[in-house]
Amino acid sequence: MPPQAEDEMRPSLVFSLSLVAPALLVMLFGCGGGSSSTVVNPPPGGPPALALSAFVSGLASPVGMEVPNDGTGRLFVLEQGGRIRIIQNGALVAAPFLDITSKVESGGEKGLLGLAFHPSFSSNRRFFVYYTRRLSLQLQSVFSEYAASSSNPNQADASSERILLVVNQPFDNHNGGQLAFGPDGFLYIGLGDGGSEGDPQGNGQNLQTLLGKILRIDVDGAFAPGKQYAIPADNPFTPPSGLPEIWAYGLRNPWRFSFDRVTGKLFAGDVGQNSFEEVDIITRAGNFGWNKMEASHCYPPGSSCGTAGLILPIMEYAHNASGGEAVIGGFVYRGSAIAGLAGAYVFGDLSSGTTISPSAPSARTPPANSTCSITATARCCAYAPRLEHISRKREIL
Ligand SMILES: [Ca+2]
Repeated sequence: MPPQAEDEMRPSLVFSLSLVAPALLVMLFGCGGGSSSTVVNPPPGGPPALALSAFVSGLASPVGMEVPNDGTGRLFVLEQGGRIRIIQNGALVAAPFLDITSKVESGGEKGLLGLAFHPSFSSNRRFFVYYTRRLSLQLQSVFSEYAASSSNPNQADASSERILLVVNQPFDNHNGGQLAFGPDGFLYIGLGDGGSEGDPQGNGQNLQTLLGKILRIDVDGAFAPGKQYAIPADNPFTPPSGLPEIWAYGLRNPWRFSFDRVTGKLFAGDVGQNSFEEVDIITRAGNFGWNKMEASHCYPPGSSCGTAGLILPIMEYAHNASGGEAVIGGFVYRGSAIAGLAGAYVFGDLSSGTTISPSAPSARTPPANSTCSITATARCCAYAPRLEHISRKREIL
């Protein structure tokens, strides 16, 4: 199959989240309300057998879920078409929290893709969304701020939109999608390489474009000149060497990332091209390789490449008949209800929803210069206590 056909035939990433969402629900409901402040060593036998069960129906193409730090226990679910729904006390609230379907172009890898609540949401009611739209013929990524209603906490003020940033998209795919506040209080944004196949514009390695990057902006400080946000003082790049929003680069499509709430480390699933999926620990000014490398392999396959200065993934796995097509980044589990999962990075893959089942651990070859070792018997990783896959029925490492 030619590469282009492969890419075009790849099912939409976003559809996979309808399968991943139940996994997130299990994780959240497994938290038991407690947050661990210490790293718990895994039991010798590995994590427990897990089963997933859906407990809410009626969602249309859910692609993400976020929880504000407001003590209400509400879950906010992103529907790809442009609505944010609330799950409260285990039930789906009928009226959407926000409905911007009229603004959104959705389908494939497009739509309402990201949501992040301000760390002080309970007092300032501010939240941020990422959606794609078509302006004339131009597809764009739009990052906006909204406010929740002051009178009804289950209703956003639809007229409160303030657009922070607009990025033109040269192709329809690889739009990234994640928004998340870091422990530093800054807003992190994931943008893919612009799309097509193989990053034909070279955006991943180009510090003059926001595509193929993870960005970091300050939504609380005085606006930088010409911008609707501030630039954190310790962002790594300053024009003309690079755009000031860039935090890390060399990414293909960091569709989902999250911060480990204990270590603060930023775990990102970066979707691969045709052969390998990867998980990265995103660091300041880091170059994560794309499109010189696909995971820890030179790209295009069979080529030679200089790897100096490139940060290789902490883990990767190959596309094969047993699973592996597009990584869906997940979370480091820090709950207490499922003790055997403590410290594990739980994530998914498009081809198998919440699970991936490589035929053998050797399908995930640790990078040669990585400090992370993932083998059948060793689960040591310098970055996290464990990095493992889980399956619906059993842990598969
Ligand atoms: Ca990479």
